[in-house]
Amino acid sequence: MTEAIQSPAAAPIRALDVEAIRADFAILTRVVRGGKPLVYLDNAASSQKPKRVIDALSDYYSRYNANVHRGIHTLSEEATDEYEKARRKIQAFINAGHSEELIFVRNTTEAINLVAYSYGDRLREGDEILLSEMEHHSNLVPWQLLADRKGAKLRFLPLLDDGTIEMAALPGLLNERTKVVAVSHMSNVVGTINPVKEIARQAHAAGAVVLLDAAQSVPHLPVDVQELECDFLAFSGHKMLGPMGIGVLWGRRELLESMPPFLAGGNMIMKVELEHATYNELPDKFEAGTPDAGGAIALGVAVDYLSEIGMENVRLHERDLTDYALEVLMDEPDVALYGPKSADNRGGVIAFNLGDIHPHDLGTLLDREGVAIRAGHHCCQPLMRRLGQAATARASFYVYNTRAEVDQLVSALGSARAVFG
Ligand code: C6P
Repeated sequence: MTEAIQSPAAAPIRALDVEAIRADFAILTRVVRGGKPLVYLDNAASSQKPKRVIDALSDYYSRYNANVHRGIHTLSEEATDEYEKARRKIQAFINAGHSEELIFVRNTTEAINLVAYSYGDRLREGDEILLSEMEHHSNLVPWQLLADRKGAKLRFLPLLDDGTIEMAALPGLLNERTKVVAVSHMSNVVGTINPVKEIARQAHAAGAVVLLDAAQSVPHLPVDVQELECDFLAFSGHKMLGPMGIGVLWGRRELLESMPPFLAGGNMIMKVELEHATYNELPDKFEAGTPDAGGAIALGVAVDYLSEIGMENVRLHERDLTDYALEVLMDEPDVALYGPKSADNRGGVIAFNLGDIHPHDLGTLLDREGVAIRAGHHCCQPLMRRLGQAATARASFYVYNTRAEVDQLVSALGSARAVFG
């Protein structure tokens, strides 16, 4: 299990062939309400899936569906081989040192809960956990539960008005009591790409471990866990062209080995007596019960797809769309934009409001024009408070989106304005 595997050769830097990519996503040819062609700009919530990923799921269930790590028959061996192959593909994708450092979970939320529960077991009263004001509830509430359980204290990196972390505050928030620093790599609301390598450097100097909520970064940016020098990384398959119900926790081997199990049951044990049990090696220690083998295998195919495009190219494409969208939306006097003003430190996520139209009404009106966006608090209520908003609309991009779709968003805003007169 410990073999290091080669990262896929980096794809050359090039503009994406978006038309060819779109041909892989049948759903993008759908006509939605009002007979309008779909403009899918809700990728931060969940991405669409290419045919290859859907076929991989179907292939698993139609050709070699069986439980993994349990059977000695052909189907179970094939399923186990493909499941472990998927783990190694994802290992290479994030440049992890060892395949057993990758734990299959359901999603980012479960990955963070695992760390908060299991690593958090060692925290004591008075210890501190440092988060930021932009965190998704999934990287906030698990730490609140831990703090309550242990009598630990939560502290928060403040945000500047442009939606970036106030880095000058970091040294003053770290001390010998800080045990965990958990921050998002990229915000799902303001799109900020945080300077996580510098955060990790300072956190380590203070003796804390660093968890990155990478739900929005792994799908959209090249992510190299060794380069970032983090300790834990959490992400979800469904936001990166993979199926729902499968996600990944990566953790440094020595940390994972030192942590107690999270969920208990089948597969995670070595030997069980009536009164006690010993636990399996990594990664099985953290994979209790039957996993979503088909989902993991299909996520491996999603990773192949993204690797073939090249994550540098994904980032460049989304950077272009983001810069373009910021430029055209800034020209609309009644549009309020939140977050960094340029795509240099911002991913393809744009939170905005239009005049005083409630974002939910706006979402409904845009839907009538075929434009799918998200509206609400985006599971970031404290961040909404920091922005002084109850809710926002949000457009978010992926590999199959085009500048023409940004234009369609802007034109749909015009239709919404007309309704509100
Ligand atoms: N954000 C959004 O529309 P799950 O639900 O576990 O796959 O991902 C949770 C999560 C954690 N962190 C960040 C930064 C996220 O963006 C998300 C998911 C979606 O913004 C659904 S709320």
